[in-house]
Amino acid sequence: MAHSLKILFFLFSILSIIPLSHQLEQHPLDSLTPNEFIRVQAIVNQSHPTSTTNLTFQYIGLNEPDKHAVLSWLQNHPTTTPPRRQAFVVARINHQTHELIIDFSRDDIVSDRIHHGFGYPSLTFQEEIDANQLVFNHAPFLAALNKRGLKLEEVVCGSFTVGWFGETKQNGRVVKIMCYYLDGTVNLYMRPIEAITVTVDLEAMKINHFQDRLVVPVPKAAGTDYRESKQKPPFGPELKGITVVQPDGPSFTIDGSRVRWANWDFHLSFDARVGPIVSLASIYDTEKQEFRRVMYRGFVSELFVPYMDLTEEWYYRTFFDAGEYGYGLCAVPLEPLRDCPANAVYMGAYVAAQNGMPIEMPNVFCIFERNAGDVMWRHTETMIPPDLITEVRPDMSLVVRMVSTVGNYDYINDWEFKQIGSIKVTVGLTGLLEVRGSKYTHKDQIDEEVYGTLLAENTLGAYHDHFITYHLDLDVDGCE
Ligand SMILES: [Cu+2]
Repeated sequence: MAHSLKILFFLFSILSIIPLSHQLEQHPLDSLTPNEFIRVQAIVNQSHPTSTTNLTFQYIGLNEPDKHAVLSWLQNHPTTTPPRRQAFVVARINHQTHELIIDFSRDDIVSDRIHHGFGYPSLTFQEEIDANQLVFNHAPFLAALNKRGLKLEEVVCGSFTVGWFGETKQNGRVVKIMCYYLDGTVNLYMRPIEAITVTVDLEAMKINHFQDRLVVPVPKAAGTDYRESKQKPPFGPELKGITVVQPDGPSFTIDGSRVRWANWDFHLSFDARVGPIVSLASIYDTEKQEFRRVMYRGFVSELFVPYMDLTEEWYYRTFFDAGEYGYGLCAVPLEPLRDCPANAVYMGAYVAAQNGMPIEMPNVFCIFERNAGDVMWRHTETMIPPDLITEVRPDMSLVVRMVSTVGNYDYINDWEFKQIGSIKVTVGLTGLLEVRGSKYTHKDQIDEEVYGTLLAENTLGAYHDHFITYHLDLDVDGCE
């Protein structure tokens, strides 16, 4: 939901660039390569020289080729040429939103459309960082901290998108900056500095509105730090370790972006906006002795998170975690043995920085076989004495996982392929709550609508929803 300065830690190093010729044969649905990001940057920069224009890349990704072109290429592969490889770019050029298509075979921009309607491109990490930084030099903000007796060095801020409420006049590309207080905890989200509204015009990168409405106590730090090292007894009973061992190695193969496991075959790619994309999933039918198509393309298309709080500093919180912050952009490196089991294999991906250069995101996916100890199918036959026939098929599956941390919130995104032929999608919702600071210390004091539940002293858990929508282009046994 909200983004903090902590995103700095998720900015990954730029990797050395691998020459295209050394790569495996490219699939038309493969994510853009680092070299392709660089070519996009060069082509757009050349057409809009940065010396005379104000140019930022808000999004660079694959311009998805036509489905029929992909399917016909697959059918006639390798005798036909693959569909044209193109990039789709959303750039701010001289304060206008351009949607560009770059064709790699022509090394040129083949479409350049200026977006005039409502809606703005997703934020870049850089502009969030720049916007958050502005408050620290804004005298009214410093005075507001002073009034509350807060130390500047313990304050961290995040950029919040402002939603759209039917206004007919464009408000410009703005974010509101919300700040939090550390001072004894790393759980900044439990310590909001309420009732201060700082609005930043991202184009001018200036604060254009400031309001300090009232003083609300900052919830206390005690008991909020979630780090294991900071926990105090009593602890629950300790468990003995469990590990998954596959002495003969995994049963899946990864060939570029193509993953094969059991009777499944699919293509996996990554996008800054939507995260993992599973394409061309098909399953081998042992009786028909052929692959049967199941899904052409599937991904999380949006995560909409509206808050039901009408107060001045909260009403606008209607976040589009994919479209505004980037579900893929906010993906974090997976922690081996904790985020994924011991038998997992990891894959990296690339996104574009604001200047268009590729940024490597290591360990963005993990792929592993799951044996959860469940039964896929079983039967015990007792009706044919003296025989006792017992047949059990253990449930094995293949999981593709990504974790996206959008500010305070962590989404655990799984695509699970099962031997019975089903694909199971799950999103685990975890992380930290976005709470509202309050004057109340006990629920009996509350005599008004507070749009939430008092969770602790001065801490309201704000009512909100997470709507997760999927794009699922299912092609069960074909398109017809
Ligand atoms: Cu939530």
